[in-house]
Amino acid sequence: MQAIKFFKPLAALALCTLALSASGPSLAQEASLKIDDPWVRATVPSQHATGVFMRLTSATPARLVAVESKAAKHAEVHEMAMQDNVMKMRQVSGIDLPAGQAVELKPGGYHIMLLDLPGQIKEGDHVALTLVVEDDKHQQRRVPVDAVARPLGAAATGHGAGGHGAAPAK
Ligand SMILES: [Cu+2]
Repeated sequence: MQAIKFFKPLAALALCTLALSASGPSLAQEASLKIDDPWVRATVPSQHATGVFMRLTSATPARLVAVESKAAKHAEVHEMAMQDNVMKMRQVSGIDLPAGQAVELKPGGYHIMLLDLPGQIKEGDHVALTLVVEDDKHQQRRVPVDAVARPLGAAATGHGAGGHGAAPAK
């Protein structure tokens, strides 16, 4: 079964890249991003956006520059911060991942925002994401993540309290 996959153009391309990088020092860095505890906040039916959280530790200096997901129309990297005594969230161009330092994506801070959700995300659902991570030489690589949905109230700060992730009050 594996052999068949290699004939797909994409797999062939991946093999090529791998072969190229094997000659340089970058091969050891391929698996250098550690992802701990990825989770997504479950939604109510009328809710069209939610946050994804995790802890990222890169062995080498890197930067999370984009996120992709088929689970939503748009995925953005966001930051939540106090501004004039009000918690506000905004899109950021990326999140720096200093070497060996754990960076938390958590409610009330950095997070990944899924926008225009086609349907409800229920507790226990799995949401597949791809992190686009850039190293200090601007080489990008894609790292798949599987985030499990936790209940709405999980570690509740930030989203839900306001901003575009909030569900309309009933
Ligand atoms: Cu957000």
